[in-house]
Amino acid sequence: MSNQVYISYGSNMGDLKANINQALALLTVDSKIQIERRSAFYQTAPVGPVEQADFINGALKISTDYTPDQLLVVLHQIERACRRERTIHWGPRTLDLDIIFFNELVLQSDTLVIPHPEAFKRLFVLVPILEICGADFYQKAAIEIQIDVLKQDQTQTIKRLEEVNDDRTSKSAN
Ligand code: PH2
Ligand code: MG
Ligand code: MG
Repeated sequence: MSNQVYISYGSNMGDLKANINQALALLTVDSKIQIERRSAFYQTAPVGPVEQADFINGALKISTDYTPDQLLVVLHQIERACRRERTIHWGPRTLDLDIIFFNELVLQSDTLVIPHPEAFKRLFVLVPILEICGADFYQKAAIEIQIDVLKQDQTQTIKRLEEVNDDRTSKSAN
């Protein structure tokens, strides 16, 4: 599958790990998506103006035959299947699935901005992606620099919860 995509996920309502595992299962059964790598789970304090519970965040590297717009539709379907309700902007949610990077594409439409416009402000996005990206990833150096900057601020709390073995979610062992 031709496109290399980094997805960030988060949950802070209900059974967080169950929500995320349901999303992973739904991604896994999609024949146009192959999960290549997944990060550990990270417990993160809420970032932004809304007072709310801590999140579990993480990142996935997938390969896919979907275009960005098609992938966005699929991710929204999975959010809905995981009982996501769009009420408070930036508020609590059972599941958030965001496209962060799509190949080396730079795209700005009414529905989708790639790279994700908030990505470089958020340790809960950058740290899991750095964990799973290859040495040759075109944003790796920028991510490392920005993680240092954000850590010096000491305003964002992120704690790694556990190691995750890639084979647990890969679709086929061949
Ligand atoms: N998502 C938000 C707003 N704030 N904070 C954390 N820690 N994790 C998130 O996923 C998150 C957030 C809106 O997308
Ligand atoms: Mg988001
Ligand atoms: Mg989102």
